[in-house]
Amino acid sequence: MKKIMFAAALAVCGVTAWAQEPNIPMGMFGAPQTANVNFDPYVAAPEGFDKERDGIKHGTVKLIEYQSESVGTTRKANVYLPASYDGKKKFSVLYLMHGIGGDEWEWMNDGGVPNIIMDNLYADGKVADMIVVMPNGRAAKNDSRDGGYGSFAAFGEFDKDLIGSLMPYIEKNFSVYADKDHRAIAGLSMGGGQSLNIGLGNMDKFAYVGGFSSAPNTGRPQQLIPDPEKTKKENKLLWMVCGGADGLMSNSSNLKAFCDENKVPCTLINYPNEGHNFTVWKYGLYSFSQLIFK
Ligand code: FER
Repeated sequence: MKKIMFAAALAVCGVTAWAQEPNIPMGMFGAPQTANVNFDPYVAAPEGFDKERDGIKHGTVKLIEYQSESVGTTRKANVYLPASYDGKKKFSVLYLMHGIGGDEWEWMNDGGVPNIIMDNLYADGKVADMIVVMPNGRAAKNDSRDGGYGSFAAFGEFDKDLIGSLMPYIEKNFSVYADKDHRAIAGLSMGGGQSLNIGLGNMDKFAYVGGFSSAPNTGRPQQLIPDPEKTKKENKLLWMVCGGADGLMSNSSNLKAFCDENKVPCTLINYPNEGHNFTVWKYGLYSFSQLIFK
């Protein structure tokens, strides 16, 4: 039923034969625009980075509920806690956003295996201490995943909920740092756009920003970086990846071109021949998480 309603919502917008977000075929959004951009080198993730491994410690994923002041409802988020989280030592926080057809469960249930990727990285000593918060990025009274394109506006309202309610909840209830140098935001597609908008728009709160296959909700480069000197000073990492066969590439490549012109450090990796899917997003989490809080 959920799938049918989501497909119906998309059909209204002229998109048909679309079962569910993670199955979006290559080229669904038109021909990728990849011209004139200096991509950063793609280095493949090692075999098994996303496969559950025996003989290592495993973290846990907890569903939390918090009162949202801006939405006026109780909202949910999933929180990955690594095995080394003991409630005593302080950890950093990565906010990890989902896409247009997802919710707080998308990364976990639709093929993102964030807990497995993070467990493996921890076991190999490749990441700094962090917890991963997976919110519902649709800040509306009805935040169910059936909304599709109809919930576009709700994705734009999430900054208030995040900064006003979710971050304070996390910082009160978990043993985490509460300053910009210990906060990162990244996400896939609509969540990539949100991460770029919120992260670059609130550099006093987030030092690390990642966009994976960011969607057309991504602000224009001049909106995201109105003052290149300020961004250079305050942002510690602006990192993006997008599939080379993903029609949404221009959202990332326009920003990369603007950064290059204005000498703002920025990474954009073109995942070779890949479309709009969790192959790219898992790689995004694997790569981005190793670069933050260090
Ligand atoms: C669009 C194409 C894709 C769009 C949003 C998306 C709002 C989002 C896709 C996703 O989150 O997977 O034109 O416009």
